[in-house]
Amino acid sequence: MADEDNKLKNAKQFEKEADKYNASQIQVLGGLEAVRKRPGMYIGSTSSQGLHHLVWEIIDNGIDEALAGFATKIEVTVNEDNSVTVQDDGRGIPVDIEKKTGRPAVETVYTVLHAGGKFGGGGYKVSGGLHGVGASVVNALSTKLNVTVMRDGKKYNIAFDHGRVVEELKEIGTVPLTEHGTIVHFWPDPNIFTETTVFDDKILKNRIRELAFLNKGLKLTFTDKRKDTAETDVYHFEGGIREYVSFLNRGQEVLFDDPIYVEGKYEGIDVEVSLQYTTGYKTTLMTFANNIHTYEGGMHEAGFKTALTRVVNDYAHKAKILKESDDNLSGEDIREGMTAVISVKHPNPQFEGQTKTKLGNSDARTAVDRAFSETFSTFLMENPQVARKIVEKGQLAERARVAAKRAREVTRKKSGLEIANLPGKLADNTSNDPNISELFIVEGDSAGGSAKQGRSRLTQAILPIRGKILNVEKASMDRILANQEIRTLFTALGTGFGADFDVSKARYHKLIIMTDADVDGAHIRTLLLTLFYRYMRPMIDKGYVYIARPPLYQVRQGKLIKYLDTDEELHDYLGSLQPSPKPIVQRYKGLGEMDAEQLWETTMDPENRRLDRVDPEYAKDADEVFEMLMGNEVGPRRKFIEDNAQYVENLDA
Ligand code: 0RA
Repeated sequence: MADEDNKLKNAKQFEKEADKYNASQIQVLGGLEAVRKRPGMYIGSTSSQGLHHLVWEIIDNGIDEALAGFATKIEVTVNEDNSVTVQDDGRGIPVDIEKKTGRPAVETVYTVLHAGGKFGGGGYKVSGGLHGVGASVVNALSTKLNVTVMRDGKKYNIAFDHGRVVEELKEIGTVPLTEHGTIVHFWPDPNIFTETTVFDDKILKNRIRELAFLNKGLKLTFTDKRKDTAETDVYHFEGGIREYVSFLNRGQEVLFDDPIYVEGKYEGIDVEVSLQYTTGYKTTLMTFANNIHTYEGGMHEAGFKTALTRVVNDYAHKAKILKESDDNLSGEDIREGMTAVISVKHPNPQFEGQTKTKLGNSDARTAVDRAFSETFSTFLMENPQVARKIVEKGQLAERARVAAKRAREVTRKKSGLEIANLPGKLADNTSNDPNISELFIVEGDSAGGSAKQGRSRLTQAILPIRGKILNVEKASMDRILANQEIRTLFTALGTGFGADFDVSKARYHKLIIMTDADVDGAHIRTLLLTLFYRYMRPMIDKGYVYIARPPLYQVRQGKLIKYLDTDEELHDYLGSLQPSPKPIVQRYKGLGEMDAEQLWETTMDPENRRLDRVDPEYAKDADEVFEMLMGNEVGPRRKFIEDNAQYVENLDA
């Protein structure tokens, strides 16, 4: 009798467990399916940017483990087959069974959406900011992903295929107790990353180096096994952001040798500030919150700026460099020639703004002000010669600024970049509210015509451009301003040009590049992006620049019309249709092949269209590539083309 009872109990228990398992599996597959359906929602885009995003996500997990005090080293490797391996020497992701899911913790981390967010409990998360989508997103977007964990003297392995477990977690051997950590190896899915699955070593190295500067003492390495000579670059800076400032100022004359470095903790916020003045005019101020480059600034930046301005002016008055009757120097003038890096680590960072790169926490302002003012003030008093140079530089900047402003007021009248001269080719929208106004820059007159017909007049302005615009990388300022296509663009935008550029005057808060999905289209897009990057940089930093993504296929079955992006989607969709009437597939070669209605429906209608925002992070890393591809030096360009010729098929696919 007792036996029977037990059997029944066991069977019931088993059913319960099975139910729990089934329920959690269904949830898992549902979650990861959503990621594969709309990858852009999770990683921004499926272009090269999105591809690199996968690596950032996995590295971030290792950095979290380092910030928690357990990992000292992160090794990143691009393998011969363009897969990526990231290894850390942390505790190893836990392998024990989780009560809630009944599955090993490591499996949950890679299969349940946002499970990554639970990591750590205390300590900082670099995830949760810009990247923080969780390791499961990387898994969902990879054909294969393997995780090896070394923990408590044992080695474990688990393998996934398109996000699904294909080899359950198992022990595969033993290791010395001193060997611990996590190895993640993944293969991005070419059906998701249709533009390219080729990693760019420059982009990877730049970010890895930046992370090494931002996390002093942490050792990061990069190995590119696709190269014949697979060397390993080691990034390891005991001086942290102080070495970053020295690096940024390399090759320039400086006002004092060692950058000032301040470190402090205020109400749970870690603050680091480093700065150094060059004798030049360029101001470089880079701010970070939890390792995320805060392009749009925010409270930490505000705190630094006010503190700097206040301390320099106080000193200048006290030292009688400024007379009592003199006005204070402006912050902008004080910052001329300065290179500074600010890095805060906040337990609960709030990222705001268009690109979520503006730190909103007001306690970060107080923390930076407090950390910086006192040390900087002492520095000025202890180094009066340097202090005098800093103040005099500010005074010089002020005089130069006032003189330049006068000179510009005279010439501006002649530049012709006033709204009154709005170009005829521009079909402007009727609203005057920049927040809802969009400017489509359209390749070709025929697509431009369709766009004008199909648009929503209230919000959408159309500017057709013909053929290739001027390559600004190779041209002088005069030639750039003489170029009709470029003048038109700046006039329409209303921001002014060069030193007069003022992003707050932008008449549109969306600038949308709409070019064909072919090589010429890509070239025109690159030319435009170069122009924006060099001459409208704040538009990118503010997140105002977008790329339209027209679909690749139209499938028509009777009255039913469906637009699709990738070969995989096309294949799946065709498979889901009844065989009759026979579906007709059209592959769009260019925008010009779409009529006004199709262009609106697929590419312009805010309800249906897909836009990729141009990520300033990516633009920064692409800077070197721009220079090389667009610049005057032929040598590096030829080398790049030769080095990358093997990938060209992929790039155009
Ligand atoms: C112990 C506990 C937890 C996480 C980790 C170790 C850990 C995670 C990663 C990711 C990459 N490398 C790692 N190394 C260690 C927290 C588990 C939880 O809170 O659910």
